[in-house]
Amino acid sequence: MSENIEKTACEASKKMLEKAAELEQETAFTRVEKQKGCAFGEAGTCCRICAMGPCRINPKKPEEGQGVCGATVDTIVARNFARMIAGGSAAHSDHGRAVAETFIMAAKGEAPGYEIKDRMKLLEVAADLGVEIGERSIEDIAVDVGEKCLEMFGQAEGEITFAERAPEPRKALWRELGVFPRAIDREVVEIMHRTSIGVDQDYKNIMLQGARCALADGWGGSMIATELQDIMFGTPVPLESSINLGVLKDDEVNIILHGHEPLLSEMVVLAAGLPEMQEKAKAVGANGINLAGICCTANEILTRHGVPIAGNVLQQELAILTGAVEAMVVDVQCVYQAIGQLSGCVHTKIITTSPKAKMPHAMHIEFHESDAIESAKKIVSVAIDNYKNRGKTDIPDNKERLIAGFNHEYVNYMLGGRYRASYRPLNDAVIDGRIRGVVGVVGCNNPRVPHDAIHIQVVRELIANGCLVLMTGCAAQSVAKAGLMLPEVAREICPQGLYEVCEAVGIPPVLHCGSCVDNSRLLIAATAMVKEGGLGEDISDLPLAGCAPEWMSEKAIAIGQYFVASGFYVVFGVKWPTLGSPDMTDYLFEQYRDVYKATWDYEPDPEKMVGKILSHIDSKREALGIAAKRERVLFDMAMRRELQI
Ligand code: SF4
Ligand code: MSK
Repeated sequence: MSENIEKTACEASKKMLEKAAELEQETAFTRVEKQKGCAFGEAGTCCRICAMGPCRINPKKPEEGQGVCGATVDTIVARNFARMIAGGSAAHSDHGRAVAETFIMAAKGEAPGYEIKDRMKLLEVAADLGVEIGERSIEDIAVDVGEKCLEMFGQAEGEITFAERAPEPRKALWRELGVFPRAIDREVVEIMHRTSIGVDQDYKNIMLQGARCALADGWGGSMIATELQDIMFGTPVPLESSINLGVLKDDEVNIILHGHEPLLSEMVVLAAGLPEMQEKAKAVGANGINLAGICCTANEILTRHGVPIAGNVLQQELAILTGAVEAMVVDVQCVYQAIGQLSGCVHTKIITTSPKAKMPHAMHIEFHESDAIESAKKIVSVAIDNYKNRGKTDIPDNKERLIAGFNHEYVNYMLGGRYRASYRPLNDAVIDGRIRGVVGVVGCNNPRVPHDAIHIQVVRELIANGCLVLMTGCAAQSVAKAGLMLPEVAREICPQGLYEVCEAVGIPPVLHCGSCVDNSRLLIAATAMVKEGGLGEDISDLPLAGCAPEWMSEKAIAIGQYFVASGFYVVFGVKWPTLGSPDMTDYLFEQYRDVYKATWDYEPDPEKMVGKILSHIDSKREALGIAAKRERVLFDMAMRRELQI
């Protein structure tokens, strides 16, 4: 067991790792030990862009090496980093495109089951996009909104309209630098072009395109996904649910929804609730159908329907090992190929649903928006039929309550009230020091660091030091499992000022803001703080920061880059992919201050990471003239032991 304590801070995961060991079954937690990595790849100094290579530059002597074509280490590292941004932006944005296409079909009445739920938000978004409202029908307005969003992917001219929402000084800076995003697809394509053999060989110039592409993700593809999903499925409001493998039920058909796009999962939620499906489940001896989520799909259906979460990305294999999952339904992104092989050892059916993502050892039920509910019913039926094949189950009894469903709209209303919606109370709480700063903690899990443990430590220390924490993705799920997304946490951990704010508004000090594409909500919230006034003229003036302590996906790099280019100080943990080039690293970590008034940073030690974030926040408070001298709350060993969940 001691070995597993080091692998994860999550009790349910420890139990399942024990089971995996008994069964001699590999998981990401054990496979990682066999992958020792490569010093060149880790430092970003390996180039495989053309067949004269691969070329590798010794990261210990970067100035001495060159690729066959003469590429320097700076160029190689910058190209690799920019390509990570392109990959991440493509993933978020292709999700946004799928949502926009379905949105238009729904508005035209061509996608039964989908509807325009949040009419108020539709009108707000329409106004931002310059869509005429007048006396027009909701459906006509929605078609135009969807088409305007689709245009942002491939328009030949102009700028991405949603990026117009950014504060004026930020937009002026982007235009001066030439990084205002033009069209989402174009920015991804241009990175791929500029980083191919013999094109852009100036690392700073490559990174200008890196920033423009990332901005096209944050203020384009991701924002389109979030805004249109809210309009179609409803803007989340806070609700209570539960999280961890203990949400699986021994006496019901368990279906896990895993991946990213809520287009299908929304329909599965609908289908599973139909009386005919419930009766079908009863007919096979089950007491009902239990849905649970993993990864970002989990966050989507949690925040809109209260569907419980089975776990985060590193728990996908562990959930199957419970033997209690009849079907794991996946679409795109963060789905480990290992689950297909693993399903051969238990009865679980892995069901792929997207033509973009198939895998061996899985059954494929293609999901079509035009008859989505029929696809969903077929999927639920497969799970029900599989219930009879269930063997011995092993469901850990660990689960925790959480409150989720926060966003810009709710912050506006909860603090200002429906009739005077405003960020004024939030800004005032920051100005008078009751809230020291606001920190976005986002990103994945990575088996190269102890699962959940880094997130929990960082977040506990941030709230203990007076910061309001906004979370998305698998990071949010890590701390929810540790019970940090409950209002009572404010009394137990936070200093008086933050506790008073949380108590007055009835919120936890750690707010679950949704999935990875919902990081666009944090851009909107930061912009609203600037526009409210009293905290400077630009996002870079605000006492806020972002971090991804356990990141792994290139999507996290895209997110980090759009946050930095938007004015956030951003610090990543685990490892950093530009260390092979001291020049490129200095550019991102230091010189970016003169470019974007915000920098990247890297700090794998969670305690030091918090220290860096607090110093950054305090320096911003100082510059704004709202600094107050305060001691840092440091965690002693007894407090750290409490981090074990
Ligand atoms: Fe080597 Fe240059 Fe080809 Fe990269 S592009 S593999 S550095 S020759
Ligand atoms: S799911 S991108 S592991 S957060 Fe968005 Fe989690 Fe990272 Fe995938």
